[in-house]
Amino acid sequence: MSTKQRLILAAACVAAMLSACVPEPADVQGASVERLYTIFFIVAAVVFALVAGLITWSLVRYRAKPGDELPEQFDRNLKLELTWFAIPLATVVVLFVLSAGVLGEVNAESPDPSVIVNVEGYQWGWRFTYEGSGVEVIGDADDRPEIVLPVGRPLTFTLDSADVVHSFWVPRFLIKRDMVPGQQNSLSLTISDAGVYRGVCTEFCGLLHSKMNFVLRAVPPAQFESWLEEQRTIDGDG
Ligand SMILES: [Cu+2]
Repeated sequence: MSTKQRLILAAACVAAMLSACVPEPADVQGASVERLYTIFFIVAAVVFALVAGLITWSLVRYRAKPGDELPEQFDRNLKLELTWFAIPLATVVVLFVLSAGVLGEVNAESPDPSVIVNVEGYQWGWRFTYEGSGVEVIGDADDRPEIVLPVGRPLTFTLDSADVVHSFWVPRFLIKRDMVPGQQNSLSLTISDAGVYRGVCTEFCGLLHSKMNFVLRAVPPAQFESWLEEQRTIDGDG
């Protein structure tokens, strides 16, 4: 393999690795998930470099040469054994504590959400009801629903299903939650970036599962209020 070919292979490997990274989070909770992911990635990279490096070093350094005698043999080294027990244990404990913290943050219910949206999934569509205003957005595989929500405000989605298990996921939020018939789940989050995001059902739920999508438009609060007012009028007229 030529040097050029090696460089291309190395670049392809780096590109493949980077493409596996998480998408840029659009919510506060997702940012914590991304931070945790980055810490795990760095720790894993350090462990890999250390293990691969030590193996390579010992292979090269202690390679037998013709005429070498067998080195002194021993079967116990308490200090060394305690060290390679303690380092991984400490690493796992630190990662566990960090993960538990982020899990708590992701699962925390907002005590005073600015907007509550009741989400009902069905084969194969969505019904979004804005609590308090009665505004409803419904859509299915043929007519994708589009909801609007404010950025920077605590939001709560209550999640339910009319038939089978579905799952509520906006990939850019980096968090998702199942929608189980007969059991109300909820998901609280705060959107940090305005934008138009794709939402999907992420639990296989039958023939048109792949078309069970929605659009979430995150806008400044004032714009959200006027949208809600507009919808209320349309609903009232209709
Ligand atoms: Cu579904």
